[in-house]
Amino acid sequence: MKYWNQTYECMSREEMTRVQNERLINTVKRIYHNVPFYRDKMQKKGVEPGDIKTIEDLKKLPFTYKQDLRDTYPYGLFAVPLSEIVRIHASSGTTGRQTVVGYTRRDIDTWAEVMARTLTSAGASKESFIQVAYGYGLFTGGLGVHYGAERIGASVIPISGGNTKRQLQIMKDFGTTLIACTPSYAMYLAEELEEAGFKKGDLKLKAGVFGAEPWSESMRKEIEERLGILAIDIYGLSEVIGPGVASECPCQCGMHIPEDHFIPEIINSDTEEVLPPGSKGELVFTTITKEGLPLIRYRTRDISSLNYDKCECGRTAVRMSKVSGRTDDMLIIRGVNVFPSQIESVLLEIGEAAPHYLLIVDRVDNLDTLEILVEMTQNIFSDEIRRIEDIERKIRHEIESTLGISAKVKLVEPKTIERSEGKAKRVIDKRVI
Ligand code: DLL
Repeated sequence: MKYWNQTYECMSREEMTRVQNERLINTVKRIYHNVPFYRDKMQKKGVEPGDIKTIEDLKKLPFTYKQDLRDTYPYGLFAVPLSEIVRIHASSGTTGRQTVVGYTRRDIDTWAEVMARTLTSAGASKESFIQVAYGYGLFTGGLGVHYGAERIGASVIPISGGNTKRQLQIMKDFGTTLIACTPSYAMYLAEELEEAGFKKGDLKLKAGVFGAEPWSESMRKEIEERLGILAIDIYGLSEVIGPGVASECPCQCGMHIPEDHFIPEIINSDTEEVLPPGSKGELVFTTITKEGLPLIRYRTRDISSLNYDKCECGRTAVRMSKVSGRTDDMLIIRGVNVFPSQIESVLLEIGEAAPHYLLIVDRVDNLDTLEILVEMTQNIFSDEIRRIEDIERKIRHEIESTLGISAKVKLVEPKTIERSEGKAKRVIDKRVI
C-alpha cells in the first residue's frame, strides 16, 4: 500500500483549507473557553474567537513558547479535565521544569493515525516486522512508533534503546524489516553489525525511520549503503504530538506534514513576520485536532522551509525541508534535548565549582559524547587530588540524574576557561553531521 489515508494525504489544497478552517475555528473556541492562559493572551492581543474565521486569521493569534509550558508546569495548558487524560509524556530532563504533555484517548488515536501514515510512507505494511529501538518511557519516540506500527497491523518488536548486541541478534533472528531509532544509533548499529561479522544479506531489513535529532544527506547515504536500506527522515516534537509531525516519502525530498492535524508556518524569528513558501525560518505549529494539549502557533525554534508543490509520490501535503538548525542553544545529545542553562543550574546548585564552564560535544564511533570542563575555585585548586575527584564525581552524578545523560567531567585550573566580552561561548560542538 502506498498511502495510509489517501483522502487526507492527497487532498486538494481547496479541500484541505476547508478542513483546516473548520478545525481551527473549533480549536480556538475550545482553548479560549477552557484554558485561562490562552484567554488572557488573546484578550491582551484584542482577539476573540469570533475573529478567527479562516486560516488566514492565524496571524492574529498570539504565539506560544516552550517557556509558557514551563511557567504553567505541569498541567496549566491542558484543555480538558485531567480525568480525560490517558497518557502523559515529558521532554528530556528528569527533574525541574520539563515540558509535560498530555493526551486524551482521541489524541492517542490521532497519534497512531499520523504514525501509521509515516510508517506506510516508509514502505511498511501489516507484513512488516518493526523493531522499535527508540527509548520507551516519557520520551515520545518509542511509544509513538509503537502505536503507529500496531495501527497498520505490523508485528511490533518493542525492544527500546540500547543493548546493541541484542538489537543485532533480534534483527537477524526475528526477521526485522524496518528499524526505528535515531540516525546516530543507526550508524552505530551498522558499524557493530560489520564488527560482529553479519552481512547485509543475513538481514531482511528494508527501511529505517530515523529522527529525533538532525542528520545530513551524507549520513543518510552512509546508513543506506552500510545497512542496504531506505533511510527515511521523520520529525516531531513532544509538544505537538511526538514523532508523526512530518515524515519523508520514498522520494526523500522533504517531510510531508499531516496538515489536517497540524498547520505549519515559517516565520522570521526576530521580526515574527510570516514568511512566504520556500523561505527559511523558524517553524511554527498550530494543532487543530488535539484535545489534551492544543497548541496555538507554537514556536519550535527549529529552522526549516515549506514547499507546497505536489510531490512525485502523489501526496499534496506540504513538505518541510530537513531541519537545518535551531534559533536557540538547545543541543541534542544522544537524542536527549539539553540546554546549556540546565547544566549551569546543576553546577550552581552544587556550588563547589566556579560558574565558568565549557561543554565539548563530539561524536566518537558514531555516538555523541559530552565533556564538561568546569573551573575550580582557588580553594579547591589548592586542595588534594582526592577532593577534586570527589567533586568531579558529584557533578557527573548530578548531571546524570538531572538531565539523564552521562558526561565526562573535568575540573580545570582557575581562570583557564576563556572569558568573553560579549555572549559567553559555552559550547564547542565538534560533531560533523
Ligand atoms: O524527538 C520526537 C521524535 C521521536 C521525533 C522520534 C522523531 C523520532 P522531543 O524530544 O520533544 O521529541 O524533541 C524535539 O528534536 O524540536 C527538533 O529540534 C529535534 N528533532 C526531532 N526530529 C528531528 C529530525 C522528539 N528529523 C526536537 N531532524 C525538535 C532534526 C529533529 N531534528
